Amino acid sequence: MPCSATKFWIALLFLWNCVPCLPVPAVAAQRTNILFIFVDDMGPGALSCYGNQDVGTPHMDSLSEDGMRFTKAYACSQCSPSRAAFLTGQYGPRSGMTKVINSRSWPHAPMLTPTALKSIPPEVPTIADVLKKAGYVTGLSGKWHVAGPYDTSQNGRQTFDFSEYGFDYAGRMQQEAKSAHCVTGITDDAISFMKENRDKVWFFFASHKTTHTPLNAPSSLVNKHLKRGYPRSTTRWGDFEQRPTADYLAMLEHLDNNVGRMLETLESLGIADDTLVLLMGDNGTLDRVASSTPLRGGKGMPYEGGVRVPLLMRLPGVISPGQPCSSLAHIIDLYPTFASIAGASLPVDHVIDGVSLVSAMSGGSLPRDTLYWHMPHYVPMYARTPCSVIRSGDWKLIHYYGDTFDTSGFTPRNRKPAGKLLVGSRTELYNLTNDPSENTNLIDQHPGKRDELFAKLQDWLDTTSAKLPEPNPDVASDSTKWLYEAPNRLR
Ligand SMILES: [Ca+2]
Repeated sequence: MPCSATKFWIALLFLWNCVPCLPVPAVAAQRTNILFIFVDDMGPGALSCYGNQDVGTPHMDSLSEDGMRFTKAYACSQCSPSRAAFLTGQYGPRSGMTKVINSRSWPHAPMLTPTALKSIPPEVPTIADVLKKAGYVTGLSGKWHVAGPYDTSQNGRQTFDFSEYGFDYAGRMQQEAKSAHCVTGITDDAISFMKENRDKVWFFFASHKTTHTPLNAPSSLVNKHLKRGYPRSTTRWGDFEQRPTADYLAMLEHLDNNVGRMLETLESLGIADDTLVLLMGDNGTLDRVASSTPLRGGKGMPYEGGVRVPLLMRLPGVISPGQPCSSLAHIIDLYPTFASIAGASLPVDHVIDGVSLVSAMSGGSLPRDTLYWHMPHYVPMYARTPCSVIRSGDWKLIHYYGDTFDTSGFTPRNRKPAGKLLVGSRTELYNLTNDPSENTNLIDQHPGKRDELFAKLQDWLDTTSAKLPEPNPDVASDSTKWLYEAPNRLR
């Protein structure tokens, strides 16, 4: 793309970003494909471009070298809420998707938790609907987890219609269907899709199931890392004492090799310069699989280790190579960002909570410095009790509604409570610039900041009609007994 044309296009994107309802000229929609590589349970520490010293991730790192690496990017703390946030552009309270589909409930816990939707209603316009209306061919392969079955590969059956969610095409993931999380199969689907639609404008959602447990990677790669001195995992579910294992590092390398295959395909088809490639994690790394140090905690938690994720973008001609970006970004932003890139009109009667990242991609700032999370459900194995969170500028406030877990001295074990339950509400305040590990609760030292953030959080909960947890009239007489009840199927 000639330099003058690039500047003209950037200027138009800036203008579009300032006026969200104004579509950009069709020239952008005609030229820019979108490849979204979404990775399960991958916090920023998994990538060498974010500091991983245990394994190289050169193909994923190349997106940072050739594009932009976000240092303050966020998702939700678990799978379904993050996927819903991406597909709808909305925070959980607004979409109704605050809970992992098919996850347990605890009817005798101290707090009675609200109900959550088990699927995105088909009438809700997803980002795929928006792009399809703008002339894009839309496809996906991999983990879905916002309706019906867990993914499209279970027994080779697909029990609901992805076209209801705006997708023209759903991959079959036939290769490696029962091994290594189908990384090769998902990649094969993406490559076939790109080749088939090379002369069209397209959007592909490559939704990887790796690096979620069970730990599962090609044996040749596991052996490679065993020879490097890393231990073989004795459990498929991760063990705090063994991390990082050869199995986990092999999962990362297998993923990275397949990201490389997708990038090579774009080059060979001659469309790399016309394609936005965006790679992101859906939540933080599971802490019994790998440490998120210096971030606190891991998947499922409201701390940075649970919600901070890697975000890499490459779009030649728009993003200058090798740029870090410290703007706050959230997965809800991908919806308006992709719409902006496509020149698509945003749907009426559908509130978008995210902001377009296009101005940040071009080196500018974003018109926002505050993010929110609402996690009104229990996840004892991740030491999480119902809470809501606000990050505003350097500060972060976490409000636990009725109880918390004390995790000191606890080693996370699969499907076991990860701490000692302490009954009573609790509010925590951290300065993330001075204390990125969230070690020092400043709630008593900064009452002004506490009140300011608490009021903003309350306003947001009201605005989004968030369903709040309430004291449970049917609480177990022993306040911790509920943790050890047999699994129920209440959802
Ligand atoms: Ca996940």
